[in-house]
Amino acid sequence: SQPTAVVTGASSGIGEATARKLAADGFHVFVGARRVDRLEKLAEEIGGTALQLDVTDEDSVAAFTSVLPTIDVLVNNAGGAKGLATVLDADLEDWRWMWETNVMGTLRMTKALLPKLIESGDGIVVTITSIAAFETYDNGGGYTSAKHAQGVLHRTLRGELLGKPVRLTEIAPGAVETEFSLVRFEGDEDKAAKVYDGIEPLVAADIAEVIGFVASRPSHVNLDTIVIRPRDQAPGS
Ligand code: NJP
Repeated sequence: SQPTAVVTGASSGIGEATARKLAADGFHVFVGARRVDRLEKLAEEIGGTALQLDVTDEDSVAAFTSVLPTIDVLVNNAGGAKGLATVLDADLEDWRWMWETNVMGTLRMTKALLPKLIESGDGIVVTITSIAAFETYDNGGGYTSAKHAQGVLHRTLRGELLGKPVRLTEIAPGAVETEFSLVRFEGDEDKAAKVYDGIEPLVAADIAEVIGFVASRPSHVNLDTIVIRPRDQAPGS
């Protein structure tokens, strides 16, 4: 039967490109995000299923996961950054948003779907963290701490799932040109564009290609952690 995948945050950027790649590779893809109009268009194009999903809302996660069949691949991609400030000037609402979306969102989705991934007999959890899961930078404490925590959550599963038929891959991107910077700077296009000064950023398909590769390895092969950054991106930026 046709393999199945769930991609969270599939209404733009890396999630959308990943849904397209996995569908092209033969998966039936269940795409989730809050902007359901975009999802419906995408699902029609790729022959998948659009389902509204807010990973920060337990009821929404329960409704989303309750209608799914056995799942072979879960891509925990929904996430992002908001604001840029020192700890001294931290906006607690921005921090809460980053932790709820990146960390608790990944926890809710993974916890809810692990039984369906185990049931598959060869499940794969791909979690999109960031190079920020391995570095710190000034004014970036909210995002880097959330991405570190999301990474630790994902890596914890390696031990807990030993002996179970689930593979675990963490993908840690550097700068990728998506709506990420627009969200971070709350629609300020000038600020968002400056992020890519002096470097040629990755595009979403660069990440999606690698996820397609991960999902097509034979079942005894686990790709643990893959860091993908633009050639010219400096560490800590
Ligand atoms: O960003 P963007 P990316 N519930 O803004 C969704 C990481 N990353 O593709 O709900 C459900 O185009 C949102 O959908 P919607 C980054 O941290 C990126 O770059 O409709 N979904 C949208 O589809 C993130 O984990 C860069 O608004 C929610 C998607 O998330 C992942 O890559 C660098 C949601 C975000 O798409 C994808 O981000 C890096 C919710 N509550 C890591 N909230 C980079 N681009 O440079 C948001 O190191 N979404």
